[in-house]
Amino acid sequence: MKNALITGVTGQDGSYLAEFLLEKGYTVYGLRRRTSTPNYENVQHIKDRIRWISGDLTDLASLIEAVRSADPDEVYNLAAQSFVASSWPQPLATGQMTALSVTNMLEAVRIAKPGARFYQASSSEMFGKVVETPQKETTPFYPRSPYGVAKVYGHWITVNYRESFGMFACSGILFNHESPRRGLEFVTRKVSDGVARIKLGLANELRMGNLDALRDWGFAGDYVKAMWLMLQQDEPDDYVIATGEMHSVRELLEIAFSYVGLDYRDYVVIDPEFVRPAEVDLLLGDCSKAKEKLGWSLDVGFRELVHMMVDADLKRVKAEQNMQYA
Ligand code: NAP
Ligand code: G4F
Repeated sequence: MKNALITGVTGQDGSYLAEFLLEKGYTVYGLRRRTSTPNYENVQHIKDRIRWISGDLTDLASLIEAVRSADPDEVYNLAAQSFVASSWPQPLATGQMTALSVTNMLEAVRIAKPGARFYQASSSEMFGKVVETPQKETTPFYPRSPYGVAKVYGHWITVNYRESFGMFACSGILFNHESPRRGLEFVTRKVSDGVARIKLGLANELRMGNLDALRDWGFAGDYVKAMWLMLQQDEPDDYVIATGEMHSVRELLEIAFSYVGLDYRDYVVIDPEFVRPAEVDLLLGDCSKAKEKLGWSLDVGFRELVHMMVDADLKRVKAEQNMQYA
């Protein structure tokens, strides 16, 4: 059976991908960096089935050693500084972790296991101030944040290693995808967590930024299947993965609050702290290539996704409350 090495396995996508590959019978190696407190929340249920390797994206020697010891057939490079808003106050760290680290991973594979298939987690954030709508594989990039700029580097270095060294390297240009495992700072999770806290009487407002931003939001569990499909093809290539539907942050608020019988206008406060120095106004993906060539499709729609996230946060916040009063 095959070996897979996942960087970023403790994150949202890494945890769904690890589950998916374990289910398929893969031996899954997960790269984790040293942290002062354990960070296994997303993978607690499969922690004992993952073979853990210590390493850091910014440390090439540790990555070469990780590839040597995992001897992977497939490498999924998901690790990054992934929060766009943090990339303005931390542009250099973002450049190291989200841009240069891709070269580190590619070098590690080229040196230690050049035949391994490589997936790079590229992003719709690269389209930034979009020059056409919907966005597809051939749409020119116009990044609007240090994060977006770093992802453009990661994307092109992946293409370059494919063309220079004949590596089986694919880049998945994924539009926003969410789940109950999303970090609390991202807008969908911030809203589902905020709704749960307000509903349960633990908060009385939710402070937000630009409500007019439009995103193409899908379910992370559906998107990791596309990553795997890309590495099962005869030839390496790049693919847009998206729902082809766009919703505003305001619509997200309406759906989430009304699900628990509340009106978002009674609770949402606009706070300039959450408005970005340069905004990506809209993202809408055209994933016809992935549908046609990979046979990829999605199962979870936007409303269902928002409801799933609110339900999960209501359950979690209630459990935290019960623990507090027990
Ligand atoms: P995430 O939840 O923020 O996970 C990021 C992962 O990277 C975590 O496991 C984190 O480890 C790890 N990491 C960060 N810095 C590292 C370092 N220096 N060394 C080793 N590991 C490090 O992100 P995600 O939402 O799952 O996204 C996965 C990838 O897809 C990212 O590259 C992201 O930029 C990209 N992407 C995401 C979306 C989306 O909508 N989710 C869309 C397009 C592209 P810790 O647990 O230790 O922090
Ligand atoms: O949820 P967000 O922080 O995601 P963003 O910036 O679109 O980035 C995510 O998707 C990218 C793919 O396109 C990934 F590459 C990236 O790693 C990440 O996963 O913000 C979404 C939108 C933005 O326009 C933001 O300005 O929501 C708007 N927004 C409005 N109020 C807010 C808030 N975003 C956050 N995080 N917090 C707010 O209070």
